[in-house]
Amino acid sequence: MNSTRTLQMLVGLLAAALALGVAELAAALLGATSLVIAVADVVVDNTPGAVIKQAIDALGTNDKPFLLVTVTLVTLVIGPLLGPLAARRPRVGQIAFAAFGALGIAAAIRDPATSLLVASLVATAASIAGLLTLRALLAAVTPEAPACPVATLLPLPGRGVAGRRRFLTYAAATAGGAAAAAVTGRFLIGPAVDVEAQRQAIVFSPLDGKFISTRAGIEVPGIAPLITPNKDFYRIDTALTVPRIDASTWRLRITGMVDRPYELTFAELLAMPPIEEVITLACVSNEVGGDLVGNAVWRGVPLADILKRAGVQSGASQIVGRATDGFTVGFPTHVALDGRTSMVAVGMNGEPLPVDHGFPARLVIPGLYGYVSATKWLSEIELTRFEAYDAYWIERGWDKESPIITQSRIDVPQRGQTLTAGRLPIAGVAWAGDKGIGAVEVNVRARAARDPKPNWIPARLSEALSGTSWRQWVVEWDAEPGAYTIEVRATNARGEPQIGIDAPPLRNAATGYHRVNVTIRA
Ligand SMILES: Nc1nc2c(c(=O)[nH]1)N[C@H]1C(S)=C(S)[C@@H](COP(=O)(O)O)O[C@H]1N2
Ligand SMILES: [Mo]
Repeated sequence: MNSTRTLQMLVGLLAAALALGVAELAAALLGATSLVIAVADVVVDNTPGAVIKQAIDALGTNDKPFLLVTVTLVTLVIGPLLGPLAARRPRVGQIAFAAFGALGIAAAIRDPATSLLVASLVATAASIAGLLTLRALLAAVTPEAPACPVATLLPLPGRGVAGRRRFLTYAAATAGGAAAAAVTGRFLIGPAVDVEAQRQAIVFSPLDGKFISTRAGIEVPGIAPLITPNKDFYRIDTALTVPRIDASTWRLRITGMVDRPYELTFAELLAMPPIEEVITLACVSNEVGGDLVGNAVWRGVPLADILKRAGVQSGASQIVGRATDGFTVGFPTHVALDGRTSMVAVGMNGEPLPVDHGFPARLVIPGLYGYVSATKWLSEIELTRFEAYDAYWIERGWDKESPIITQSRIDVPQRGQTLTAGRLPIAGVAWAGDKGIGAVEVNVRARAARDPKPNWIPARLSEALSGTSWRQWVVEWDAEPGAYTIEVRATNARGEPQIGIDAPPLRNAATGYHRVNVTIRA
């Protein structure tokens, strides 16, 4: 590879980097979404649900930074390819940056908060900065480069050793400028609103004090607490960056098949009579024994009250929840009206909703998996027909109706543990959506036994905090030396048993009993 070509590649890289940096800076200044995030969003939305699930499994919540880094790297790889091409045919550079701009605009305007004008300004500024850098620096490093107007305006380096040295100065300045623009845009120009300050300014009046004091549950080291602290509550969403919503301008719109569509401000929502309820929220993707489930005291306004004011029309058989980030859910209208504590939640365990969990408001519907109900960063509730619309995960192949099924999990002992013989607690949690838990049983089987007859032992349950709360359970076991499989099963409060057939989460929830193998030594 000759040195001219190497320099041309470097120029391409620098031009691409500068375009990205300027895009970040311009987006931050104009309050638009970052182009990198917008493009990554397009990738997420067009990725099959199964692949997203795999990514979440493999990378956890790190799947988002991973995607952003990938989009950035792909852009930075295209740059060096572009340099030498554009040196030979200037048209290629123009087309490449025009395409970059067009792609950026198309991706950015998918964000409902970004207008076409703002998206165009951001993309145009970035494309022009990239293109001018490309042409000016290429002119400096390419023998017999076509005359570039910018190169004649600026005191750009000529050819020869002195020229090369001056080129390096320009190159370093461009790299520095790109980095400075990106960092300033990304980290220094924060959101205009201080969402944390808004959260802290909210004071909830205690209701009847019923749930304010944390109640003691079953105290076995390692068992999930009765109420999951906010900081430990699982988080699942498709958002690349958590929406930071200005509660002072936020509106909740009630639309569709209603007699009186209307809007609520956050202050109006807070002024409506609140309820509090302990509700277990679960993710349909939770594996048997997994931790994508949590139990919190939710505070909010009954969804029924919000709908009553609008007047639901007959035939409006589906409630669609829309989030500011474009995510949607859909569930049957009757779950808002059948007496369960379906709510537009504003509080979680005594504090305003954490930003990660949907500030300023979200839906919480007892008995339904999160993907069909629990819209975070809620912006609109639309009434429609059940057949008329399929929400985000339904389009991606998951079941349209998704009640939370009965599940139970062993927290103590842990899989693979070796323990000393004696009296040992076996403990965990069990939940059944809005059906409540009636009983939990444990079976301990010696792995050497040839024909193991199950011996299901009833567990002691913690108090039921509500009909929609999980319950802790515990069994005391006189453990003798050996290798054992412990399994658990639950029955809901209606006497219906947990499904025992092993199946992974695919289109709907995983089924089967949670089992752990342990070894007991003398
Ligand atoms: N806006 C938005 N809300 C959302 C989601 C999402 O991707 N975006 N994911 C849903 C899913 S799949 C689940 S399981 C719950 C998880 O809520 P949590 O993160 O507060 O635990 O949020 C639901 N609400
Ligand atoms: Mo979920």
